[in-house]
Amino acid sequence: MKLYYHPLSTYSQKVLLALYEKGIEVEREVVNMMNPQKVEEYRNIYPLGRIPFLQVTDDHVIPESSIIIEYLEGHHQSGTKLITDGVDASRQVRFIDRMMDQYLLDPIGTLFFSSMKPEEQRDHERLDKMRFYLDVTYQHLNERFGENTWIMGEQFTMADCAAIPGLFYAPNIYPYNDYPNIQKYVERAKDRQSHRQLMEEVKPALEAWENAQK
Ligand SMILES: N[C@@H](CCC(=O)N[C@@H](CS)C(=O)NCC(=O)O)C(=O)O
Repeated sequence: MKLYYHPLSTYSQKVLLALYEKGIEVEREVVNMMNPQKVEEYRNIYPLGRIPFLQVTDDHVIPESSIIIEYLEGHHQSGTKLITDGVDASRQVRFIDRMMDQYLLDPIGTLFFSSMKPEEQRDHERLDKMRFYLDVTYQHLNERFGENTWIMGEQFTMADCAAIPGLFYAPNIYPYNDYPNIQKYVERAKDRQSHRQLMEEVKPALEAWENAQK
């Protein structure tokens, strides 16, 4: 199996967390999304040009972070069970995972990429909507973490794999300072082995990216 990804991409981090939680090793290839020529080459592998993307075999490929995790969960019994058993419990995990994608990761990504554009090119109406989504999401997560250790309760799931990368970038993009339960959750997440493994790759990549911006 080969994963196409980038260590700084939130959706790639979501899959990396799942791989680490499950103790699954895959071949990897970093796609440099900042290099138009590399992206063009990558479109020969995945025409939509998005990451992450899992190549299981030559004729079996899986795009979309949640679907990749579904595949990993379905084919590997090892490590953390990321999708809870049962029709209703598994649907709840998928529901919150989807909400994290749409109302946490996407808004954080939109705000970040917009901040790199000149002021006059920013779509302020859209950015206000993203901030609104984040306000609602933070409020909701803060309430959940009043009682839950992880998003779904005591079990760490795919929904946590989705939320953690968004919350990792949030302090520099749209901070959650007013939400103490989210802050405690992020500290718990940092204590997990999967997060430490993730940071081994993310931190040097982030430093290299920050230096390149200077
Ligand atoms: N729904 C997709 C979203 C993937 C996504 O947006 N990936 C970003 C990087 S974090 C990307 O490939 N952006 C490049 C583009 O949109 O062309 C998933 O869950 O995998």
